[in-house]
Amino acid sequence: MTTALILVDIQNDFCTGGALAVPQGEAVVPIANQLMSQVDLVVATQDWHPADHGSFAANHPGRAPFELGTLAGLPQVLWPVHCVQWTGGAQFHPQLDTRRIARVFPKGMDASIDSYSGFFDNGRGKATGLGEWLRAEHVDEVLVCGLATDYCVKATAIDAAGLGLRSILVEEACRGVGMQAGDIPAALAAMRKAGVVIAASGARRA
Ligand code: VGL
Ligand code: ZN
Repeated sequence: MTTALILVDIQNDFCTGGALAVPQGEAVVPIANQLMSQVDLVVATQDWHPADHGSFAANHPGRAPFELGTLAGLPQVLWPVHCVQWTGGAQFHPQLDTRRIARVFPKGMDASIDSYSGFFDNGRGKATGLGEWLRAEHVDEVLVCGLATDYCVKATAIDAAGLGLRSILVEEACRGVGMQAGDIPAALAAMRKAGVVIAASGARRA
């Protein structure tokens, strides 16, 4: 068994004070750091948008953040400007231990489509390379943690399961946006339905 830890978007803009702050986003950092010692490989995704990205409400005249719009023919939450390439908000949280990250997979660079999953864009037109990389490394199990539970974590964990990997969500090492009450439990249910195992970090390998 070869296990990889996937760190999803543990970036300043998703933490307290960031442009798209997830409640207690930074709380995932110490748990993620501890999880690194329990796996064979560590890999990270990084939301990495150009300033003209179509997921930003600011790029849709008259629209406000958190409204529902469309992008690439898909329903799209219109987000505050976040994780713009080379800005501080796009950097990993300063307390995240990046020394063991073997590879970083950036996503969301194409202004015309969003990319929640670390594996594919939302239209499933393009792969990031993460799936091929995990296969080349003979990974058969992934632990998924990070931000945000109801968007990028959910999409990444579900795609991992769909690719035939044993996909384990470490729930306490994730935090969600929770725009609507019930969004986070619904995300957990969708993951479970897709074959993702929902686990507490303490439940796995002491
Ligand atoms: C994310 C919204 C927009 C995430 C990224 O990392 O979950 N959410 N971009
Ligand atoms: Zn984004």
